[in-house]
Amino acid sequence: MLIDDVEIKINAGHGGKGAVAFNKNLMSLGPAGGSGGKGGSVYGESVSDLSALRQFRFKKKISAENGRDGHGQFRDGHDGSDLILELPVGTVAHNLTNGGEINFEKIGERILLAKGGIGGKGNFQFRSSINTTPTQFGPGMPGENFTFRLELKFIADIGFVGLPNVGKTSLLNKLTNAGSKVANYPFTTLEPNLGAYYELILADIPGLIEGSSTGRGLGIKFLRHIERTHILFHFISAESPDPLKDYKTIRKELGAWNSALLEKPERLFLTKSNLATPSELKIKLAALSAIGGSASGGKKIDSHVIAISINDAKSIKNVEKILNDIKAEK
Ligand SMILES: Nc1nc2c(ncn2[C@@H]2O[C@H](COP(=O)(O)OP(=O)(O)OP(=O)(O)O)[C@@H](O)[C@H]2O)c(=O)[nH]1
Ligand SMILES: [Mg+2]
Repeated sequence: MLIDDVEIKINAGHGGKGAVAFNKNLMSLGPAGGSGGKGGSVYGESVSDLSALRQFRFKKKISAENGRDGHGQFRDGHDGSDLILELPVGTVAHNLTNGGEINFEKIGERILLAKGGIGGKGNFQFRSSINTTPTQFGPGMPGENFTFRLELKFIADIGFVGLPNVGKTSLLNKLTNAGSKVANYPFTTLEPNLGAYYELILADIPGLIEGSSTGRGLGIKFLRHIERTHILFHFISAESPDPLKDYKTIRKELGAWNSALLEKPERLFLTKSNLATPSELKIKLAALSAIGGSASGGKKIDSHVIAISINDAKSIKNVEKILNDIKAEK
């Protein structure tokens, strides 16, 4: 099960306490208390493993080490170790405590989530000409404590949407080496898949149905994974008695999640074209062409519709041509 939305508590380490101590060497009486160490900070680091949020399935509280207290003889306490959390690239860390938002977008990028507290000064640091035997010390500062919601939103160029069983995953497999499961029944895809077509990342999500937005089927929560795509590929099966109705059903569910999805440029594909007769195809393509232009919101790409079949190499070439054009524009 892909974990793509979790809430965790993050505590950075407390700074160590400063020491109050005096030099035992008879020749040089004086303050000798060392300072406390810094508390460990907590960082996030983007990794390519999209299932990395699984580590938080049961572990909801993350604490970095506290700084150690200072000692006599000028010995400062050790700093607490920093903690580095591996987060899948595409994670949005919503800081529920202060309303902040951090995006993890580049693999290897490390960003501070919660800063450790500074250590308290030992009494040696308080010495002065008028305070030669200071008994003051710093207590050390608390580390930052935050509640974060970690939400994974795939970073992909193109999002695949459509009813179940229309051939979304089949096409992903044809175009990329995703090797995802395909079968002749609805809801084969239970979790989003990514595939790479050269430098374009394609995101295939589970099929939507009428009422997904109210929780039917697998619901619409996976739409978060296409929120940040630039273009949608919308698949409608040529087997459908009413392709236009299918199209509208999906658009309604997209809009219910986030109306911004309706503004994205989209391309329409009438799939499984080998299962319809040429005259059927013609009628169905015409029905979809009618809505094509207006639905795209007049964005860069025309959303005219083409018929494809994974069994028809020429039609796959046409899809690749579209992808190559998108790639060239990127
Ligand atoms: N005849 C024919 N069958 C196809 C074509 N494309 C896909 N299929 C078949 O249609 C069935 C469904 O394909 P999937 O790729 O799993 O469909 P999906 O849209 O990803 O389905 P969900 O994951 O359930 O949303 C499988 O049995 C495929 O082999 C096609 O072009 N022609
Ligand atoms: Mg699928």
